[in-house]
Formats: sequence, structure tokens, C-alpha cells
Amino acid sequence: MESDQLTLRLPLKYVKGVPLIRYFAEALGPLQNFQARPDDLLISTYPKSGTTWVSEILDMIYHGGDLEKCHRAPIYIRVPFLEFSVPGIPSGLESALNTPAPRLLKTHLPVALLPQTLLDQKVKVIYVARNAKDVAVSYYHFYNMAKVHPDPGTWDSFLEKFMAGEVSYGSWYQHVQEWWELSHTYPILYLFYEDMKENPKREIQKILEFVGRSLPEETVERIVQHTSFKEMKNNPMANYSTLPCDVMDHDISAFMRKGIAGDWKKTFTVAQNERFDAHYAEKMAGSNLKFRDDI
Ligand code: PPS
Repeated sequence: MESDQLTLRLPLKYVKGVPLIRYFAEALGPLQNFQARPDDLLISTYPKSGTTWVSEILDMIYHGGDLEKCHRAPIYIRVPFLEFSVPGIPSGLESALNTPAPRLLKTHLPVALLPQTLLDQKVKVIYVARNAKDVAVSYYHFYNMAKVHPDPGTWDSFLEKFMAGEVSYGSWYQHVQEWWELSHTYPILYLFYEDMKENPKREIQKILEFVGRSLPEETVERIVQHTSFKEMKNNPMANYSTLPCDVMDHDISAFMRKGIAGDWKKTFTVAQNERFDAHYAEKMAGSNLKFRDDI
């Protein structure tokens, strides 16, 4: 399957200083008409941080662990991606309008670009953060396979762009810190990908408490099992294989690529790692937000 009128590898477009995939930048205007509901739940992340994983977990929770119900549609329909817009595919806004309450919604937007209605309606947020090095590697492979991004160039040049915040959605450093700051005054559950890898059951319990639900032990166990990397990699409703291949080419790199913490060690050279660490210390100075880049 191929989508019509899709132009690949367009340059990023800056909105309020934030570079975005061109089609997504153009969707922000219409998104101003979006009306949030107080019972919406927003999943917010910097790209490649565990969005799909936590989305599947939440859809399972919302459907009481019913596997059949969670197989009803691809994850981008079950959990509308607000700013998503690609010719020939329903936009995130359209999907959100067609989703019955209580809705799960996804965004990667930095706080400054978030539709104000979400904050006005005090929509609860689950934010997932992942260590910067694994995000950079995952993002590089994603840029290669999802051609709505500009050409990533070499790994070395992509890493420089990532550090400079010149990739789609801008600076990782700013994103994770501003959502962290907001979590001190706004209803946000701030989770870490590495904690989810270490003990998914514990993190699912935190989510259950945050959304004010409880489930029997065996259902929680089923959710842990169904949302394991192996299961999700083989699940066409979770692995993005239902999108046209010109939007995501899984022959270049699977969306469900490796799903581990610490994979960056296989990609970063010693020199890249040293340079990255020095730059990281500068960008994160003064923040009490701490990451584990391995578990
Ligand atoms: S996106 O496109 O920004 O929404 O991507 P996102 O879902 O945030 O992140 C994709 C990375 O998450 C990994 N992933 C998982 N890891 C562990 N367990 C589960 N269940 C899981 N599901 C997705 C996915 O493999 C991507 O990471 P990498 O490092 O590329 O493998």
C-alpha cells in the first residue's frame, strides 16, 4: 500500500523556534480547534521514549485487559496522535474526534506548543522519559525508516543535530526538563523507560493508581505479558506495520527495533561518548532530573 500526494524527506519547519516534521507543523493550526475533555488522558513523550509501549499498557488498562478489544485497531487509531498529519491517512485530530470518551491521546509536543485546551481542562498527563543516548540512536534509525523526516545523514552528523536540538521536536534536554518542571504543579505522572524495563509490573501499578483504577493481579500479569517487547513486536496492531511502507519502511529498520536500555553502547564511539557527556553536563546543569543510561 502506498499513500497519495506524500512528499518525502521535506525539511523541518520551525514553529515558535521548535523544528517539526513539515506535515505536523502544518497541523498545529487546525489543532487549535481541538476541544479537550476533563476525562481525556494525555501520553506525552519526546520521540522514541516508550510512547507506544505505555499507550498499549493504557489501552489494556482501559479495556480491563481484554486482548480482543485491544486488537480492534492499530495503536495510532486507538490512541490518537494529536499533531499527526500525513496525506492519505486520517489525521490525529480526526481520529480524536472519532474516539469515544474516555480518550487516550498522544503527543510529542513541547509544553509551549501544546493546545491550551488540554491545560485548561486539567487533562491528566503520563510523561515517559528515556535516557538521551538511547533516544538518539533509536531516533536515528527512525529517521531512516520514516521518510516524513529529513534525511538523517551519517550517524555522526545526526548526533550533532540531536545535541543542537535541530531534529524534529527540538531539544531533548529542554523537553524532558520542562515537562519535569510542570509535573511539580500539574497532574503529571513522570515515568522512565528504564524503570519500565527494570520492573514493568511496578510501573503499571503506578499508572493504575494515577488513573484511579484497580485490576485483579492476574489481569496486571496479562498486561505485563501482552506489552512485552517480544509480544508488541509481533503484534500488527502495535508495531506500525499497518502504515503504508512509504510512511514507515520496516525493511530499513523495524519500528520495534531492539527495545532495550543501554543499546547506545554499540553505536557511540568513545570520542562521541566523551563529547556527548560534556555537552550533557552543561545542558542538564542545575536540574535534579536524573537518568540511567543502562540498567
Ligand atoms: S515514537 O515513534 O516516538 O512514538 O516511538 P516510541 O514508541 O516512543 O519509542 C519507540 C522505542 O520504544 C521501543 N519499544 C519498546 N521497548 C520495550 N518494550 C516495549 N514493549 C516496547 N515497545 C516499543 C521501540 O523498540 C523503540 O526503541 P528502539 O531502541 O529503537 O528499539
